[in-house]
Amino acid sequence: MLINNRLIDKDEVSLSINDRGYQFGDGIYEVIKVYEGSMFTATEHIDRLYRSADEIRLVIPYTKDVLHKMLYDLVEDNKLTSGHVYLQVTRGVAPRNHAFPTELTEPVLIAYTQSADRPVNNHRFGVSTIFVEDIRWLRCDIKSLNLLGNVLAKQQAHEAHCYEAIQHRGEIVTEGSSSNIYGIKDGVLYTHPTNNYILNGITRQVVLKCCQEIGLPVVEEAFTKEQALQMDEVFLSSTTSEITPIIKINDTVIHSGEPGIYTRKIQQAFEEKVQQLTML
Ligand code: PSZ
Repeated sequence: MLINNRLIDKDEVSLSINDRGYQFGDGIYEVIKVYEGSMFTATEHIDRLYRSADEIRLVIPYTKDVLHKMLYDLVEDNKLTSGHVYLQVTRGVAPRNHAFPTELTEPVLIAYTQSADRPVNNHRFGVSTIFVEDIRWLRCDIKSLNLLGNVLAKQQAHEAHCYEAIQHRGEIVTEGSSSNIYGIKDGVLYTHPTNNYILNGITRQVVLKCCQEIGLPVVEEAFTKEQALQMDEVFLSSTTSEITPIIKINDTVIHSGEPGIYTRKIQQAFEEKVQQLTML
């Protein structure tokens, strides 16, 4: 794995209990999907990492290009074919104190690869979800290591034998516990606008491009829980889930429990982008 700018064996890694990531969740992270040994939308993920860092006033001590190369080498070193790269940067190691440590404290970057198959059965058959009140902070646009709200939402979904929790603030649907949420009604795709209430998903950006390609109009406006239940099609997106149809929300079956035609078209357009990547 990668620690700061060194590739080392994971058994030789030692991390401090005074790491601010450990004690405060004071850091940021990314997950980048790897298809056939190639990172997908790595530049976009790296850009978002630096933006998150900026928003929490953390200075990553490498240029974007250097970090990109380090991640490339990590994937090569691990001979990863299908899976993902996890990376996080914390504000470093210092005696516990809420306020920032001195400027001499260096951020700690770690990154490792995880091999994983694509969730093709979810793509084919869709997944069930539940509504969960969104109790998170008001900067959900930052990909923070603090994931307690997301963790509690996902656990509720898990206990309800569901794949994902669709979070809502009052009546307004925001996003999944680890995904963005979309509804399609009368040939128009609706999704929450990018603001402080949701993460600007990299897969979301790809989805919007796919919509453009297939000629599906997009309205970036929030919709309510009630509207979500009335949608013709609902789906979620994330780096590892890609485009996953939603066939049930609480007790309401969506589209007779089958992935819809527009969702299928978006999946196909997405697939073409994956194929393009692996042909390079
Ligand atoms: O492995 C996993 O389960 C992953 S990898 C990335 C995610 C889950 N989720 C990212 C995410 C998120 O945590 C929240 C709160 N909203 C949206 C997303 C989707 O972002 P992208 O598309 O960038 O992965």
